[in-house]
Amino acid sequence: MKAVPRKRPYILHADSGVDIIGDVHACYGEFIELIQKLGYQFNEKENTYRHLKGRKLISLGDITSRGPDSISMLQFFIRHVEAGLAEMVDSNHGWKIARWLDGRRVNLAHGDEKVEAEFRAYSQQYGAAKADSLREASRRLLFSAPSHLLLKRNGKVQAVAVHAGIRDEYIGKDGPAVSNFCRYGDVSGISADGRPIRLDWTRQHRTGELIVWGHDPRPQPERKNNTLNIDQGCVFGGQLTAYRFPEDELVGVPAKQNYSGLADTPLTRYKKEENV
Ligand SMILES: [Mn+2]
Repeated sequence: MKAVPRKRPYILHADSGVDIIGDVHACYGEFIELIQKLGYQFNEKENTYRHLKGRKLISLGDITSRGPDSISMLQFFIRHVEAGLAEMVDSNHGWKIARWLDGRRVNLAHGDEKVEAEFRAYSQQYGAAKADSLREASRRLLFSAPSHLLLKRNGKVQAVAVHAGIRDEYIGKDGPAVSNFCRYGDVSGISADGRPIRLDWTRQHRTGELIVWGHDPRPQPERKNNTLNIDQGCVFGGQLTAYRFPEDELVGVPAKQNYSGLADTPLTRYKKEENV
């Protein structure tokens, strides 16, 4: 185990506008299509995508795993966070991959094994030294992600970006309980089919900030009690969604395919549950 880097700041000045992106899960092609649709332009000299109006990209986490191109996603965020053009919050897959890259004993499943396979192929293609340096940069990126981000505009926190959910009393706070909740949401044990039983944390939200979150896919963006879910299960063949703040606009691109290799996905289950 190496030193765990400090978390990046959780206050983000959003006066120039931000674009919050739902769970990408290694769908790099759809991700690039989406940010181009949002007006980000590639600068060849810098090898970065920039918005002319100085807007920032915010990822809700889970940029890797399940899909085809985790390493491209990691490289993108390493470069853009470093350049001050993007931010990212902590997430369940992000945390798992960070601990794996740190040499800890973790069970790579639920698409995380695809990340391991990509790193193996990368090492074979580019050599061990390059692979090690990418592993270290990825480890730092993921470990230093704050549990949630407070989006400030005109000096006031107006929105919160978080992976799986947050309780009002955790907003602006830090610590293991906060991190855990932000990564996994309000989980109450495991059901008979092996899936986590998720409780509806949105019901307790009373404070004024809009909470933008992902993690738990649904077919359409879902507004509920001043929260907004923008995980439309791109990796399961749904769509990748962006939320433009403060414009309050949703922009999406459809997935080119269901990359997960699963027939029974959160999206198909969601539809079944709706029809009950
Ligand atoms: Mn997740």
